[in-house]
Amino acid sequence: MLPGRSEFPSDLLFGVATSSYQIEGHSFGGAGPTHWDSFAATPGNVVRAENGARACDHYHRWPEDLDLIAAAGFDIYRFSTSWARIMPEGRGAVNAEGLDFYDRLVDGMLARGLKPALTLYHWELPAALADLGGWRNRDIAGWLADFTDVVCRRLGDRIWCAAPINEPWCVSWLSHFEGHHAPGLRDIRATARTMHHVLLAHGRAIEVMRGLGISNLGAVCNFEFAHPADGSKAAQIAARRYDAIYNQFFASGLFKGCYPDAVLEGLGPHMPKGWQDDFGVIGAPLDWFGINYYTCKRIAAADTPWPALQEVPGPLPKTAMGWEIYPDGLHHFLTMLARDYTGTLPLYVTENGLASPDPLVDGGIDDQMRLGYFQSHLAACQRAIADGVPLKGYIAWSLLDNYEWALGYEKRFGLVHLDFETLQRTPKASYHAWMKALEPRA
Ligand code: PNW
Repeated sequence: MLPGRSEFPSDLLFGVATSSYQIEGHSFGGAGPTHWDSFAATPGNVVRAENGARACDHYHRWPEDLDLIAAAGFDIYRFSTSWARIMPEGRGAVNAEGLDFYDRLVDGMLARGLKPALTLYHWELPAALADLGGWRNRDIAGWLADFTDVVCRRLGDRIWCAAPINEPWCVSWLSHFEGHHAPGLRDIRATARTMHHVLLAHGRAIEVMRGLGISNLGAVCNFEFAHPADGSKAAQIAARRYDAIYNQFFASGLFKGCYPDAVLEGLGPHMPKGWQDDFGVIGAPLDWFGINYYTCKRIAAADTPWPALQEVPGPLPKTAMGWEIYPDGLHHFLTMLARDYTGTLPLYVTENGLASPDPLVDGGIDDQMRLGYFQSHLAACQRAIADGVPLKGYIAWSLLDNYEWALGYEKRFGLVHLDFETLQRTPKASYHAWMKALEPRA
């Protein structure tokens, strides 16, 4: 059982999220190549070198998927637009078929009473822009602004809310320092530039949308709680550094107009020229802030120089990703962000969920681990609300089992099971639990 609507404030909305490359099928509809296609094709980057060419075939099956969202009773559908589907070269010519697809999709949401929550960029950078240096090139801010203009002139009259970029930390650190996501770099200079350019591009996209008269604009960052691996002073310092890079840097840029000293200590020499002058753009006022939360990490002192950090396994129960289940971390970030950064600004949990083993029981998928995860994290939200946090919504990740990036199709985050041979959709026990919880208030 999940807590019902009556156990939350009456204005709190519930939703479910996906992203374009993870579900649509990138080989359909005239989309241009992206850096994820080439990254996945390079051996060693992605499990079985899988890519998003077909994915869940949402490009053709979107009416069925929207029906599933509406039938469960969700209020919000958080989705993203594929830049290379709309502008195959990243700049210039628009692929009318691509823009038409999102036009139909948004109309389909409205027809079903769903609120469209748009993310403009959820990671599949057009290959032509990657060839020009991608996020390392300051021009990316102008490219994203132009893409935003094209999308929002078409969809802007019908979307409920919008955020330019999903998870700045993943776009920068995970992709340019750890090398786990496209473009797969391990380069501190590229990372520093990207960390800054992502926020600059965010600010430029917000300016464009404000100029078009679009409201309810926000940003979405991911947060991970950092525990020191042991009681040593060195581990405490390492955990604080992890927290500064992962959790404080982007919130600080967006809401305080500066970057934390603990990060600049190491990144300073690698920052792009003139970065101090960009906070007027980066700090454009927002209408809401979105928190993606999954897990915590245990950080040990590393004997390697800044910024190398060592993660060690922790004692809590783990999801199929090996991620510890730590709902207190969600409560921590909701209360910390409201206290230190966002004040009375409405907060949303824009992603929360897990990959689980999903055993087949009597022909159904009994994902009890997923149910327990949602229960404990919804309880953390209730505690944050009781503590005065202006939480206005909770959005689960994800509607469907989908392309889990470097893990290919192996890890399943869906409320709905996908048979990747037949493309059949089968709601799991957690989907049915959401349906029950989302029944209208008595
Ligand atoms: C989020 N990490 O990504 C994304 O927004 C989704 O596209 C993704 O499917 C989901 O979480 C589950 O992974 C993350 O390694 C990916 O710290 C990796 C990390 C964090 C977030």
